[in-house]
Amino acid sequence: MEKVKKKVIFSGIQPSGCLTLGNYIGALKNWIKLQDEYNCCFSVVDLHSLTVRQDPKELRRRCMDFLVQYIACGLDPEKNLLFFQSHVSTHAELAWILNCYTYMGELSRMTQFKDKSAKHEDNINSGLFTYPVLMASDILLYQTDLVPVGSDQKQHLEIARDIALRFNHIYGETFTVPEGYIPEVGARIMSLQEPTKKMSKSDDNENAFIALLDSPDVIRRKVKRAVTDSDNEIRFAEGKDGINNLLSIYSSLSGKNMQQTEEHFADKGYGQLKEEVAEVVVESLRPIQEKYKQMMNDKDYVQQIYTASAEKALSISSRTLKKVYKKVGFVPKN
Ligand code: ATP
Ligand code: LTN
Repeated sequence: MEKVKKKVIFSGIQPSGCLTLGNYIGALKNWIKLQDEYNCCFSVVDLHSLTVRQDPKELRRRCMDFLVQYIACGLDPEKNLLFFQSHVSTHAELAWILNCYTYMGELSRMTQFKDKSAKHEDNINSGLFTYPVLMASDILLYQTDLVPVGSDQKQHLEIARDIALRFNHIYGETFTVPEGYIPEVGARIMSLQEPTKKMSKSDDNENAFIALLDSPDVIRRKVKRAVTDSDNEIRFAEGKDGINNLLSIYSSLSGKNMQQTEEHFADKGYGQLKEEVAEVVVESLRPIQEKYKQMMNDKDYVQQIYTASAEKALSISSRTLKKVYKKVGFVPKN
């Protein structure tokens, strides 16, 4: 019988700051859910992180830390390719080509570019501007079908699709046109301190996010301090950003849908809500933190994983790059 080829997933997180509950609920949790059904590539997208100034020593440490946390969260190294983007040269190579098929106008509309250039006024570099093209290359190199991300990445996904369609239109079928996979609840976890802003791992205020490696005490303290409102009514409603956020976190981690979550908290107060949210977060992160500690003692194993994965990733992605080089008219090497 003919074997049905599994569809392909690509996703990545940039190693800036530390992995947060937003990254986990918006992205990682779905990666874990989908890993059996798809051929998956999950990358620590270190090239992307250079768009904001990084301390080299700190970046190196953080990259390793991210990869170990991917595994600790439940990504199986036997089933998935887990690698550093900078180890696979095709990403940067395809990005150059695709830059020539992306318009300044399209890139100027990206809200992440606008936000980040406002935040880093002294370093509005061209990498920050062309960032979505590198992301499109990551995705298109593997003929990716599905990209599991949080909702803040919708615009970047749309541009990746547009670039693929444009290239295919000019040169004939070259790239698979990818679809996004965005969770129903928790696609945008908000800052605990300013619940109208998304929870971000590079927030200067540590109370705004929960890191996957925060201790139970720190988690409880941060949730307790989370900004809510003054009407003391637990329901998911417009304008109740702080409460909506806590309910989303609870719903996503407890497995109860939003209606069941609201019912669960009917007649309870904000104090109780915060206590239960803190507990579900602590309990969800406990096994991850334990596995993380174990894996940090086995660096050789981790190195084997990212080295072997990068080798395979290079081999798969080189096929696409070769095809692209041929289509645009470069002289073949051999
Ligand atoms: P930074 O603050 O450095 O820009 P970030 O926390 O936004 O980082 P990214 O590396 O940009 O993290 O995102 C990695 C993945 O996590 C993406 O799929 C993104 O959509 C998802 N993600 C990030 N923040 C959230 C959030 N608050 N809620 C849900 N998903 C999120
Ligand atoms: N831009 C993404 C990170 C990212 C990514 C990707 C996500 C880079 N390349 C490819 C999915 C697929 C972000 O979350 N800021």
